[in-house]
Amino acid sequence: MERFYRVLWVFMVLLFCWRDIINVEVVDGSHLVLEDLQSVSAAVVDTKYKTGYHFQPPEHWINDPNGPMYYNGVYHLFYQYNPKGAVWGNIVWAHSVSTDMINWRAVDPAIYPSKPFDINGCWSGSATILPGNKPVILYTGVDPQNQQVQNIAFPKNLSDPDLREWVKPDYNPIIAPVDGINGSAFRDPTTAWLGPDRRWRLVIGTKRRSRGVAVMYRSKDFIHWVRAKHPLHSAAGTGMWECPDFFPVAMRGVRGVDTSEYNGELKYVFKVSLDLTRYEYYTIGSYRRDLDKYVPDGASVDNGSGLRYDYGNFYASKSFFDAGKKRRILWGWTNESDSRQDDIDKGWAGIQTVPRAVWLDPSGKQLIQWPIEELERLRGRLVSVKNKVLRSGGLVEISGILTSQANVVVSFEVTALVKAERFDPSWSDPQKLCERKGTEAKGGVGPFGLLVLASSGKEEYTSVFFRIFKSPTKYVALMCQDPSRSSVRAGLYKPVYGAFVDVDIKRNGQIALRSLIDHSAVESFGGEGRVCITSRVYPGMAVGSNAHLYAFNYGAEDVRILDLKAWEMKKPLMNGA
Ligand code: DQQ
Repeated sequence: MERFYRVLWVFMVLLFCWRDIINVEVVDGSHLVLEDLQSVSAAVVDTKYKTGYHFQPPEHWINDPNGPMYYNGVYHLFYQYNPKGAVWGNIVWAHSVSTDMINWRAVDPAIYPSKPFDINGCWSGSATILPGNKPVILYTGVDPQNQQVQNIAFPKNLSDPDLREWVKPDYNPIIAPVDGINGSAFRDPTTAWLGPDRRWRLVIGTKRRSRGVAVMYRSKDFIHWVRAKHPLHSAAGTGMWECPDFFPVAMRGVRGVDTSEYNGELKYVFKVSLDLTRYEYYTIGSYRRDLDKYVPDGASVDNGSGLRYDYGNFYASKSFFDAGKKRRILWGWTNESDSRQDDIDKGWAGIQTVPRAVWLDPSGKQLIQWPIEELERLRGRLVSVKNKVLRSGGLVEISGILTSQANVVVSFEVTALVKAERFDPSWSDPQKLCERKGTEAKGGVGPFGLLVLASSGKEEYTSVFFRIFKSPTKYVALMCQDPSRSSVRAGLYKPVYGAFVDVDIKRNGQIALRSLIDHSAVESFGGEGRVCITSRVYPGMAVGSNAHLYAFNYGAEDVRILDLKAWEMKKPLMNGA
């Protein structure tokens, strides 16, 4: 028996060390608390892997985007920030403002622990624009008993375009974990929406045993909230639901919809961040206003095999309606995948992915995401390749620009599909399939795609590619992003990511890829935004002007580059960095 416990103990220690290395958090309350490190200020900020055009502050730790909003011509992004160190802790709502969501100016933190209702933490939440154009924030505070409560904050001065100061009334908390709610798993209020009875609704993430729950509250005045008898939605076996998001999408077109808008032409999106897996899932469905219930469509599943905004390193996302350009914008956090010690040595950790516009795919079965058009203003020097056949085994270097901070858009043509490998119906997990059939494994049609952040001798590269398979009824397109060769350095977490892309390759034989390369970030969009995959990589050699970019085809069948454009990306104003 004693031996059993010793073995169990060793196993637990190993598990903890491993999760630490890969930055997976294990503490209830979602983030690993490293008390001895959370107030160790960055001695220097190492810029080698700093991204050029992804959102980040000059130093220290960031996580979830909070309360994004558009108010009087200004975009606001708040985010979970540790002002004192490069690991999670001392969290405040840092605040940046912008007129284009590309160039950012930091202002003082908007919300920080100062009152009993948030003295132990100011955690994630959302903004709502109330009638009369009045923004308000709802966020989770952690009280002296370490209970998670929901608080409200108002701008002190509505005529300050930056909305720099926020007031937290003393009547907070406005929602407490009572009547059987677990106070250590009750957080991240959504943007509220108005129902037909003129009452506001919002949901908060929680769990009941292992069931993930979006508990709903209603209010007439936005201050007094009453819990609804039934949650908006819940799902067995999914664990704690962090950062829920719920919003309508138009059935046709790219127009975004305000969270309170309601008409017969809308579908709804419900997203949760699963603390158990540290991945996010969304479903598409209907909002039964008569029952105040969200009902996912039949084909839209609620669990680990469901749809994801991003099949890579992406968590705690939040969307908002941009009333200026009438679009829905999605922000998401991308964590580091180097070691904790690397983060401390770098003096910083975490970025936000580029803001993406989201809308419903015409199939109605999934969302499309695309970097906001403003990003294109950063495009600098351009190189292009047109109409070039990539023979089997072919590799073409795309040179003439700095490719460590770049944006590549390429459309491939694959007309001959006879050599496509047979698709085995048991291959239900695309990530595993990408692991099994990596970049080097020659296929029938594909792998073809890009090698980014590659060293000149190809000792290092991150590959982004497609493989086309043939099933009895259709062709199946697989997209993979594989950083397993991204660095010769040891101690890095380099997971291979993958997803099936819902494109009809038979129709015109084309498939497109866009990759945003930014030093240590590779954010890729396959099939015109049907699949997004983000990875963090830390090359030892393929850094700065030593980074190379290639298009490749390691399949048996030839592939044609119809059009490839690669732009060097300029650096925007980024919070004073
Ligand atoms: N991060 C916040 C929580 C949220 C989690 C704390 C998700 O409110 O549940 O920093 O990453």
